Amino acid sequence: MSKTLDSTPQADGFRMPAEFEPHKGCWMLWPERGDTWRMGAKPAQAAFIKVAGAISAFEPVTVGASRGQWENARHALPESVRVVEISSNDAWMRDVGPTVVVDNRGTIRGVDWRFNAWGGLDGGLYFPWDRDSLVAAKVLEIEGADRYRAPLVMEGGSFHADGQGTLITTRECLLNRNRNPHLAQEQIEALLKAYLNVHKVVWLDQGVVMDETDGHVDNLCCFVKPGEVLLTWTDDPDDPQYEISRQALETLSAATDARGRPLVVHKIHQPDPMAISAAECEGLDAGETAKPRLAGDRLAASYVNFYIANGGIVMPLFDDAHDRTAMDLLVRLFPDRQVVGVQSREILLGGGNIHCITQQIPMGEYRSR
Ligand code: KQY
Repeated sequence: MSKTLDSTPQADGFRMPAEFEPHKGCWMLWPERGDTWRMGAKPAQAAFIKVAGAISAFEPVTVGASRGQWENARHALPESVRVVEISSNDAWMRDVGPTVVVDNRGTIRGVDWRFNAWGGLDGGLYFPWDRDSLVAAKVLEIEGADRYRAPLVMEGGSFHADGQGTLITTRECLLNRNRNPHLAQEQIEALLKAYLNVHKVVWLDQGVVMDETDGHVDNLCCFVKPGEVLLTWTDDPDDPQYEISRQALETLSAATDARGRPLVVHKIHQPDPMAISAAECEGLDAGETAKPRLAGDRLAASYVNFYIANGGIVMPLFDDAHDRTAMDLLVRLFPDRQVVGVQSREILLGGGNIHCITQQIPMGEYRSR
């Protein structure tokens, strides 16, 4: 049985590895809710199948599906993918899954954040979220990993770590009054240090325009290696994303990481601004328990929302004029990995992308240092 521990990863000598460190595997959830995913979630399921299939060429993938959808998911997903029964309120494993930390002896443990569906009753995206709240514990039980229960409302997409003591996040999300209104920035930073064992937190102001997660950093900026970050960018000064990315560039360029290195910032041009269409909205189930989606609403499309697998990158494509240059840049930044693109508009329509629907389980590796 997976034990729940009273201590912290920092106190116990565990740290969060970077996503580019070796993985034991990847977890996802199966999409089915009709007010997030149009047409009974069939087009989204097709996109999730492509993502799971692409990642499983690099590392083992497990997909959690509900009792009602398990047979369908099992039938539809490639044989290489393991399908287990896990109930959830939606399919955002990055945010409801555990953040797995490692020690030097090869042990893995998981951090289980408090989840409130991106803001609870103050701007959150759906109600209830009781099944989501149990996903991390269930994954850790199956992985045989003990669990830290972190006293912070936040999600896995709200931070990125370099594995060497540095974390990036946004104030828009972690300081939002709908997450931890009783905690000041310094107190949140202290908890991030204790639960992820980092020593330096780089705070960016805002995430991508119209990102319904309140500005998750995983849609804006990520580490490509220690000391180097990739930032979503636009050359169009009339686009509201311009000022957000410009400010982030200023902050990142002035920052040093936990080891005192200045950060090298690579820019990746965003796809052209895109919006949800009337036809796409019509395919959604009506209801009062989820945030309504309106025709014309801008979608928070970003190439930064990719997954780093063992030997591979699985990146979103949008059938956009910038797809090719974005892919070429990732090929250049990750010379030892094969870059695979997946058309991901159907995932984007649900409010996130490939990074948001995946969660890596790092390899517990023995290190003699
Ligand atoms: O960005 C993410 N990490 C998740 C997106 C959730 C959107 C819910 N509709």
